[in-house]
Amino acid sequence: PPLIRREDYAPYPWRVPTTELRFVLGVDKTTVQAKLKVERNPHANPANVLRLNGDGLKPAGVWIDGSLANSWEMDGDDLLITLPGDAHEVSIDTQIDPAGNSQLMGLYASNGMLCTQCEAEGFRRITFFPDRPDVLSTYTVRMEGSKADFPVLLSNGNCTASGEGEDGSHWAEWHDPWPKPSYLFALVAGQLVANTDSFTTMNGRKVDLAIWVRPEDLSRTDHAMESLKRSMQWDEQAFGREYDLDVFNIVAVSDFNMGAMENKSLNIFNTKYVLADQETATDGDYDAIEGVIGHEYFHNWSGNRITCRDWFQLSLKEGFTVLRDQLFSAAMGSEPVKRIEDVRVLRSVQFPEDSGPLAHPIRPDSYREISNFYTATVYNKGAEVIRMMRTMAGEERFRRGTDLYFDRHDGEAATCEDFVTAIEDGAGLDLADFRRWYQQAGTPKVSAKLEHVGDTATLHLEQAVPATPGQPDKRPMPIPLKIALFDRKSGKHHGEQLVTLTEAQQTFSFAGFDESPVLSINRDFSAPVAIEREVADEDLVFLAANDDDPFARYEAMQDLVVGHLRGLLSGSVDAAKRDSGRAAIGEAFRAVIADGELDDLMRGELLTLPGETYLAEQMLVADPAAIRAEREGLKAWLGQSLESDLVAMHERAAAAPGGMSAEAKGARKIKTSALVFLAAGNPDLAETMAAAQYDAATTMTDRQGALMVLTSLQGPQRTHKLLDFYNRFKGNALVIDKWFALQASSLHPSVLEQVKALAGHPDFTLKNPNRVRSLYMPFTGTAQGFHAASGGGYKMIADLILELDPINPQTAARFVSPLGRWRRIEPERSALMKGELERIAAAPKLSRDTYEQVTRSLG
Ligand code: B3K
Ligand code: ZN
Repeated sequence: PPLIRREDYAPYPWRVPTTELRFVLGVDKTTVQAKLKVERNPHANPANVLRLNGDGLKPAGVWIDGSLANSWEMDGDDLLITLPGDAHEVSIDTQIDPAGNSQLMGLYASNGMLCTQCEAEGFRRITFFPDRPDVLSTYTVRMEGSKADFPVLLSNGNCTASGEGEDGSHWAEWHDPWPKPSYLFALVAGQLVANTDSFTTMNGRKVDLAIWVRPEDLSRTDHAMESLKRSMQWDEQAFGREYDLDVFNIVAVSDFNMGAMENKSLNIFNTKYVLADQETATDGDYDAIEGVIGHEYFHNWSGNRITCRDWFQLSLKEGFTVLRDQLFSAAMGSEPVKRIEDVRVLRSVQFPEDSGPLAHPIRPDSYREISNFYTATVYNKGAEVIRMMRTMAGEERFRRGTDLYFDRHDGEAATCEDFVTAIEDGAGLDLADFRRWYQQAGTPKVSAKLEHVGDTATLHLEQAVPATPGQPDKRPMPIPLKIALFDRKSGKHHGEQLVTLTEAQQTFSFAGFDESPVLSINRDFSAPVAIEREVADEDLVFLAANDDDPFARYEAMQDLVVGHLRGLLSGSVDAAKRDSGRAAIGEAFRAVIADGELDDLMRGELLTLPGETYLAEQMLVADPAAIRAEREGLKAWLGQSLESDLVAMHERAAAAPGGMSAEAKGARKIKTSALVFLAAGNPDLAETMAAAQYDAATTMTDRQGALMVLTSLQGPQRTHKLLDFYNRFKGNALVIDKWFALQASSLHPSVLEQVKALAGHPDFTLKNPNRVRSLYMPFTGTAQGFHAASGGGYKMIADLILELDPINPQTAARFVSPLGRWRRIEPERSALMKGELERIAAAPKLSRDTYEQVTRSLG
């Protein structure tokens, strides 16, 4: 497969002002007639050939200006049509088989309904088209099909006409007045019912809202609807963005490759991000639904009204939209807790990506398969980069920048450079060097040292951006760091400051300190960097207790634990020091449990130990078994020495009222945190308590939390409750996904054998991405399973990739990155991992998706 380069971008030689599509729908056979008006693009190099992308299509007929034409040829999958004049009408007939489409790209069947997924390059599996984001066209769509099979017919824009045909068929016509790229096209046909509501925009436009689901799911759509209305309201107030059509539809589909898709006015969602009630969805699921509904809605402006010029600019819409959804969720719930969660995702997914073989800048320079670049780097680091601009500008000036961006580029296919320039102009920032964040991959390491002489504290900062594939040498980047200097006695500081490190090395001096202050740095995680500093445990304990920035407080707890475990794992600390380290952590934990000022949601965050992947990231070469053992050892010690505090905390929380208030959610969160530590320290007690929590549960949060703990234990309640859970929820696919995931992520020593057995369960299928992910993704995080010394875990994932690749390459390729960590793992496991990657690479036929990920991982 060829390498596509950013620098090779050239505008398309033709424009496509209008596109008319006519579908005769059938699950096994759908015919598509496309009629495109084309005209020469005056801003492009002229070409007499119209290249239309296809993927697995054969033209059943080509007409030019109404006459059957033979001036066309195939070039691989593409259709080339020679056109003599400046403007023509081109019609093409194709035929597709939605039921046979297991890739879930293009038009496919899911439980008897038909739906589409076109981003990034799925439209070319429906009809021949210039399937690139900079070709914008106005679409009119006609659908015809059996009324019994497809009572509901939806597409983008407004329904302009509908009627009955012969033999029980019916039809509908939809017109979308907003020109859009093909990746935003959508169609849905099926037996669906809607939860309907409306929203009146700031200028008084009434928008009809509908969430379409299968009839049995209707009762679980209220939270999604509330989330949608809140999103619409928030985008008006926070970014001045008003919705621009009279209808907004969301459809939930159970077979879906990712979370959701922002098709113009017809969002298509994975059921996972729509359906919720207290009995079947956790508090985390509720939050995720609100966040994803917001995200897709916000794309209407950041993505649809202003789209991307080419796929290298993906972060233009994704990074910005992630930032927007993060700010939205923070505004709807707890700002600090949301920030901590977002940083946790960044560190556990994006940092490893940035330090591994798949590292790439947020605006990549090349790809073979664009699906592989829908990454945590493009999305989450992309959001962090824009957040830094916001931090440097301040909220108000940042808003002037985004206003200018929306105004200047509305209706265009823009670039990341356009965005940065608009922020620069609108917010009045100089972002000349800051642009390097778009060019350079790798997580910058910032070392910080605070010196105190006389009455002056001097902060020495030094940055290094590590080498990444294709980028051996890096230049320094502007790094905005929020800092505060605390007085040890009063526990207070004289105001937070923003220092921006622009050079490789820089010092900043602060006068007026008689005594050496305590440094709080990268508050609120103002920059996506790794801070490295020598800091005394007592300073971390001080910050954990006193810092008024909640993120910094969390960070101090994390640093305390990371420092302790890193010392033990590197052998630089002996067993005697282990005890004193544990004692310091134990004290900090006890203080967090006792702190009456803290809300429980935040308390739950502070009681979360750094994850194994984040710990592995701290080491040049990691031994997953050793990390697991030390981390579990600490957990057990905490569970034992804080047993009575944890039991009391659990009791207090169990008495809290139910519902969806922050208080109730916090209580549920810390109940399960308590069980997690108790399970490590006193398994018998935890088993009894977890079984009781399970039996008393009225929410999925409590039930799943209890079952998670039991699944990692080895007592009889494990089997009982797993069986109860399965029987209670069989038939509810999303909950059965949880049942698979809980077992696949457990600490149980036999997790490898258990996952093998679950793959043979009658409910398991490789055809449904949610099911595949729920069994195998959590498994890749298990030290004793995925990283089993035998290599059996690596082999299982490699076998999965090989079996899944011909069915669903996009999902298969997602499983490569866990194996791609091989260079950072101890030698014996490393060799086994590499061996599995080589075995995949040697397969006779691989998809572009998997081929690219495997070769990059070995390269
Ligand atoms: N834009 C889509 C992602 C499409 C992924 C294609 N492989 C969802 C989102 O980010 O909102
Ligand atoms: Zn998105």
